[in-house]
Amino acid sequence: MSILVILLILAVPAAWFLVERSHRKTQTMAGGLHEDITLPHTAEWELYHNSFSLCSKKLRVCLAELGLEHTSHPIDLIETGSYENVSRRFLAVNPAGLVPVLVHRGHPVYESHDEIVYAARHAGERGRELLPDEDAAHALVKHWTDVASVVGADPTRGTEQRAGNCIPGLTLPIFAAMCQYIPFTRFVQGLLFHPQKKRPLILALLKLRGLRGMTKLPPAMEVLERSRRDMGRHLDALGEQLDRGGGPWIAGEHFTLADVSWVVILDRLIEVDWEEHFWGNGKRPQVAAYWERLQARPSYDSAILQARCETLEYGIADVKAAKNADPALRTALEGST
Ligand SMILES: N[C@@H](CCC(=O)N[C@@H](CS)C(=O)NCC(=O)O)C(=O)O
Repeated sequence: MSILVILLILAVPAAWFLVERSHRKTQTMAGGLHEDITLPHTAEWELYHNSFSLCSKKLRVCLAELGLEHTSHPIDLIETGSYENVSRRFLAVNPAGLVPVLVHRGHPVYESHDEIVYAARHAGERGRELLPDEDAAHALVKHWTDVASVVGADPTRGTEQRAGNCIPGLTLPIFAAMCQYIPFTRFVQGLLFHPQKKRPLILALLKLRGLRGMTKLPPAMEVLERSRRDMGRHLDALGEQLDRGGGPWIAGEHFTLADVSWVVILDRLIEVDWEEHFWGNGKRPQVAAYWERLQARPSYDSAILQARCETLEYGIADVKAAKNADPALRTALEGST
């Protein structure tokens, strides 16, 4: 084959890549409402979200609790099927390539912790119940919402300050399990176009190594162990708050944005089989009882359980089965105590 033919063969994918990259502009986006951006829309409220994403679940629970009707735009992430979040269409909605995005009258609101506050402030009386005006109650809700937020470009850091930032590390086992169902070819889009290359690289590595192989990767285990230790401390603090406030909810009598933010954290711990470790066998009884109350709310059923996708169901079963079959794996993930 002549050099010219080889060059032509290489030129086609290179040209494709350059054209695609020019159409998939990425950048980090500040949280809150962006009135300068107007997106195509048909409804007052629209939500771009993913079935498995913790922050997306937070928005779905919040909108269900507020009773805000909205148009739903499901977006796949690699663990649920493909890198739709770095497609041209979605990057036009959020150039950061992240879900969820709440859209109000065509204007996007970014960052889930800002989105739930924005939604509550536009939902009348019910919004004021979820986000009280009165100073002390407002400060309490804000504190517990902040602690549960996932914040920063690398959300595996800051685990001491935020239970939300413990979640990526504690999710690693189910990422490893879910990615087994996704063909390698689907990872290519992420590796080429994701604004934060570290994310697709980690997920591709988890696919390659699987759940057991993950426990032999020191950087993954370091994040997991730190997240496990710090989540234990956050759950202790949560139990103390439930005692101090008298319950049944974090801020006392009323269900608020603090509970919206925590239901998704406890749900993720259930999905990844951390329940027994954190509140099994009589450990942290306030948290166990709180979890029972959260599950009984209609919003948990409609916004979380009914939205579960197939790869998540497989992932839940695979993590449980692997730990039950292999006590050494359980010890590696949960520690020896
Ligand atoms: N701080 C952001 C975090 C957003 C975020 O990391 N979203 C994840 C899902 S929970 C995502 O879109 N991941 C896609 C990816 O990294 O490829 C928020 O609270 O909205």
